[in-house]
Amino acid sequence: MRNATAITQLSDEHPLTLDEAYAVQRAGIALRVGRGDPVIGVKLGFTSEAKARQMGVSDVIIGQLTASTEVPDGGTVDLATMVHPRVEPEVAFRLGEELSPDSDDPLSAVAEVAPALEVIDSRYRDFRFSLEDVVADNTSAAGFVIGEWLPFADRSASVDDAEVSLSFDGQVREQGSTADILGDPRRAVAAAQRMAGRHGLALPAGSIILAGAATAAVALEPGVLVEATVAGLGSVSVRTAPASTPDGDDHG
Ligand code: 0L1
Ligand code: MG
Repeated sequence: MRNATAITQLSDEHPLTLDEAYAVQRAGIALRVGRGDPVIGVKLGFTSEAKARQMGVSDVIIGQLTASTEVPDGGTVDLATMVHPRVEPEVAFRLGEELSPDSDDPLSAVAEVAPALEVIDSRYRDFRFSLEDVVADNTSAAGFVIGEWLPFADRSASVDDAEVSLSFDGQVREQGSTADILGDPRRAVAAAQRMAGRHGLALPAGSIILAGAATAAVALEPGVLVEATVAGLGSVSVRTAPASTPDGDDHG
């Protein structure tokens, strides 16, 4: 987000259909691509039953990941560019070959799997939005961090019911299981294929697929070390920059 300023929901003033919301999302991403920030993958939202129920929706949503929003594992994210960021632990897949909409074996296109963190931030005041609003806002995608990629070739990497924890400065803030991601995060690959096909998004070789959150999202605070651990896959971390004083100096 360039101005880090919350706005009222789009749908308050201009009711929009889901297809129109995806058109808004594509137009926003096209602006970024035009600024030299390419799309490098997609993400799914509402992959947990609890969150989907809370929103009253029965299907996942898809957003796009652009290169500038990737933060290296162990890197630092600057909250000053965000409104009310939250973080959630996820699983990521990387395609070894193009995933076409008509493939009947989407998992065969996956080359690697990794633990991941997603930073979500909504441009809407108080994180309140309709389904169409959040789709237009690129599904709140604000940043992501990928841990070490592991081969997925034999498909047996134990990602289906793996324990997940999210900690801030070593203190566990959320615990869950990858089973909270569509019952099995591997299902996210077929879901991404279906949603990408429906909304005109390409999934070329090398694309990252962020499968969805394994726990509730936690509000980010300045100056903390955030770490997610996925049993069998390992850990991934990111630091948040310290709070800055009005004159621009950092605390600590
Ligand atoms: O990645 C996500 O699950 C977020 C989807 C959008 C809903 C939200 O911002 O909480
Ligand atoms: Mg997410």
